[in-house]
Amino acid sequence: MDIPCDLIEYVRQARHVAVLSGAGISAESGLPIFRGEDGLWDNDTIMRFATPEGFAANPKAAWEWYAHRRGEAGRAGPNPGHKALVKWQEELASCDGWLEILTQNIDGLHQQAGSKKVTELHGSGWILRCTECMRERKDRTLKFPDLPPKCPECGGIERPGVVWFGESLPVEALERAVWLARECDLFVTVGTSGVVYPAASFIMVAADGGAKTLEVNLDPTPLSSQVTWALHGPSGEVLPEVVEKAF
Ligand code: BV8
Ligand code: ZN
Repeated sequence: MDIPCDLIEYVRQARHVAVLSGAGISAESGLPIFRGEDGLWDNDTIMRFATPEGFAANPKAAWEWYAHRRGEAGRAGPNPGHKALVKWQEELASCDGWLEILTQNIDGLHQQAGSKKVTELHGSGWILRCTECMRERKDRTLKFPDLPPKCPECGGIERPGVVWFGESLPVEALERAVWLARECDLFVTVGTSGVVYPAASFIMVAADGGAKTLEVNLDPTPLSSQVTWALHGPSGEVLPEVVEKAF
């Protein structure tokens, strides 16, 4: 890919980098994205499986969808795009800088690749939360004996520890995202269609604060015309090339 020299120069000297990732960064790990022709979402899916009302109406059906996605994510591994962010983070840490990740993904692949400081804006598919006593637990079962899973404490139905449409993002995640957007010199979006809010708003907070912005995405998005640089290609190829050329 033809990567602009001024971008490489800027990456080389930026000391504070915030990255917002979406489903596209996990596409080359074999995980499906949400939108587009073979995407996971259609309006019906969103309403049935990714809203509190849909879950309450049929927890078993919603869980069959999440259990299937957990199975895929559990069998997937980080790809070169995830690993390039680990290298970039290590480069910055070695010179008193920082790179932090805000992810919309619930697959845990950034952490599995070795990224530190990952904020999961939309929660985690590996957390179960009891709908009765609110107890949370980490769980990596890939094949549930029975759905929906039940709380070991009170027997209540457990839900995925994710943020559904119409639910607020965790306060600490929102606060971290705003802090990163305000403090970074470079805000990078990777593999996101930029249509879900408030996640898609942070890049504009960064730009308003004087940061330069980079989009790495397979296709153009509503953000493409607003960023400083837009690189359209697979993140598993583009990110390693940017990091390789800069450091
Ligand atoms: C909230 C659950 C408020 C976990 C998800 C303005 C402000 C606030 C809210 C709203 C607002 N406008 C509208 C809203 C409501 C809503 C919203 O944004 N709706 C949209 C659809 C218009 N937002 C909310 O409801 C949020 N809640 O703000 O609450 C509130 C306040 C007070 C009180 C009550 C409520 C909650 C949003 C979170 C919803 N949960 N997921 C799960 O099941 O996974 S969102 C879902 O979309 C996923 O988390 C996903 O990550 C996210 C975003 O999708 P992307 O990651 O971008 O994936 P997508 O497929 O779209 O794009 C992938 C891209 O990758 C593509 O562009 C493709 O080209 C590219 N790609 C493909 N292959 C590659 C690649 N790129 C690089 N390399 C490749 N190889
Ligand atoms: Zn319980």
